[in-house]
Amino acid sequence: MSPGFDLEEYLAREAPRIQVALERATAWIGERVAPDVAAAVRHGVLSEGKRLRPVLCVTAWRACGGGDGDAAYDLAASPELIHAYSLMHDDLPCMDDAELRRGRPTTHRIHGEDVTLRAGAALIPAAALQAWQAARALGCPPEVARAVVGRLLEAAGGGGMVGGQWVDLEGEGRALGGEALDGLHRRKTGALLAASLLMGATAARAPAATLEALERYGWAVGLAFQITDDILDATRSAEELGKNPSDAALGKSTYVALYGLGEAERRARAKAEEARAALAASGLRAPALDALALYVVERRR
Ligand code: GRG
Repeated sequence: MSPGFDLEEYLAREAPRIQVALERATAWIGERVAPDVAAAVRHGVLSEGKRLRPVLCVTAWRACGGGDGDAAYDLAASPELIHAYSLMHDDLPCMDDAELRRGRPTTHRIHGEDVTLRAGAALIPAAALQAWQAARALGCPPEVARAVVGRLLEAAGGGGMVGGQWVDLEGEGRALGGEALDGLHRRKTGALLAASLLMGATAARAPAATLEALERYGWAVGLAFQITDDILDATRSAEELGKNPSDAALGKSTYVALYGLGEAERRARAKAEEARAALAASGLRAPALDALALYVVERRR
């Protein structure tokens, strides 16, 4: 437990530094693409998200002995670039066909489908380059910087987020069991959350045992996060969420449909406790990570 730790204040302090790093990133990316694509990149990246992935990355970096400086935020921006592209593409008519995201019209509703497709595609290699350059700026030798980028790309690819999304799309209209649902969301959501932590910790040269503990924490937080996402989708309005609840309309298998609301809530809390236990066992002093495990199940959007 982290008595007295003020997560709200911590997140409020981190948010502007993350936003400035994302602005730096969209500026250099924007110089390399057409102006309409650059505008779509800014729309998708700079709109108001929770910034959970950058917070996990920079918090793990500091907890593992990294210092305080802008380059750590540049590193933390890289998984958020991947996350932003995934939301932009996920919202397209060929996938979830969503009109609202982060309380605003989705990127394609404003900038068009073709431009959004290109903007999302531009963000994938940009995120890798961003991670590489930030790791080098943090003093990582090339082999460590390569490992940092590798963690990001592994999590973003077929064995992670893209693969999970594929299984999710194929599963629409079919009832998946608990194990299949866990496997899907580990890849679709959990992999990038875990990678965000591991990128920060790897850049800080954390020992293997710490990396393993953070990985266990990340996977458990990922499932807690996703179960909570399903609960929010089933119980909250578009206005509260800043996006349209869509699971039922798209015929998705969800933890709420599978277990019912009460049991889904119990499972989300159990996963959050599993994450906290992994953290406690690691010996890391990271009250923000402890508090974040609870935040993911208590959040309202
Ligand atoms: C072509 C198969 C294929 C895949 C392309 C589109 C895509 C890659 C992947 C989609 C991955 C996806 C949408 C995962 C959802 C993860 C998730 C729970 C998003 C919501 O995250 P929050 O709540 O969002 O952190 P904010 O807005 O706060 O950043």
